[in-house]
Amino acid sequence: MMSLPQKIAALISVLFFSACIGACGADSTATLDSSTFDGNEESRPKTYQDLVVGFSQIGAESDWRTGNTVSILEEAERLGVELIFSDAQQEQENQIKAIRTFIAQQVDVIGVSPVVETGWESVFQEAKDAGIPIIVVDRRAQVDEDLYAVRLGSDFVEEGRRAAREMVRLLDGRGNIMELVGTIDSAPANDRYLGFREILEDYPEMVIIVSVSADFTRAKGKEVMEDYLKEYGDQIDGLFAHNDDMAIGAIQAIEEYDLVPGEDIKIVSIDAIRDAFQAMIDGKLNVTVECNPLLGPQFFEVALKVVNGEQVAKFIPSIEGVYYPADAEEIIQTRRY
Ligand code: GZL
Repeated sequence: MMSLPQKIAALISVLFFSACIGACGADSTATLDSSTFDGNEESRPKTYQDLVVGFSQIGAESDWRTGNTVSILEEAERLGVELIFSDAQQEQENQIKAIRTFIAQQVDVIGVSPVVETGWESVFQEAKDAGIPIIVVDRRAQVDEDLYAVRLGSDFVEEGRRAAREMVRLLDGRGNIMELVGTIDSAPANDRYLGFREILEDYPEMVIIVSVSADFTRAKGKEVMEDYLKEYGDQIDGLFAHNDDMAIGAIQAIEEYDLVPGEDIKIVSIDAIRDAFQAMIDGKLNVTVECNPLLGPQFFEVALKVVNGEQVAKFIPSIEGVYYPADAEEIIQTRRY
């Protein structure tokens, strides 16, 4: 059984190989069905096999992101789409460079998951001026709606509300909360922050005593939790982590501090990755709010529609749930990321 990183490496090499075949292989018109083709190549709707897609991915900072990448790579391979995939190592400048490269390569459509909300206007305008539609996947970019065709992804504010409702239930409406915030200026961090506080407005005895970023990674989650346990250890009743990876890092720190995660400190996080279900089975995590990364099929379906000039909604929200320890054993076998 290949690990997720191995799967990604294998998929990228296959995609590169198939792209070469596509570029150097048989003439695509040779496969056309003469009974349906009127001879005017320009008017023929593109198929998946015609499609050349550039995708600028944020990085591999979390299991959520890895699951998102695998979904996109697997779907491109399944459909026979020529995919040019770029990993930005969580740096916006690398994403902007990748988008400019895709424009120079004259791809049919560009997909991007913007690492942060701001700073996209000029490069999105360059894509528009080049006649190349942009599909925003997962995170939001703060630009005029006419600079992108559609956004696929979650309602992050609602994810924050759902997390807060669960924390209120776990603490019975009163307690001190520590918050591990995601990547500063990213849409999920901004929105989960707001949604969580919107619900807590009705619970004045639920107090956020610490709110600090751990950049959505497991390592930073552990490091930051270690620092704040020294200062607030016995005062923390609940931990809200903007993603499961930071929560899992924090759980390690809580155990090393000789407190019992899930008991001494109630923990609510977001994503619903497989390791979160294992943490719930182990009694160390109390709730995970789902954020669905499996956007590959939806992305390519919308990409083909956009390239062929079909109308699509400006925002297509993901369907997501909330998961609890009681269901974890049964559900963990079904989780794909
Ligand atoms: C949310 C996504 C976030 C996840 C994190 O849609 O952008 O980024 O919650 C990931 O795990 O790093």
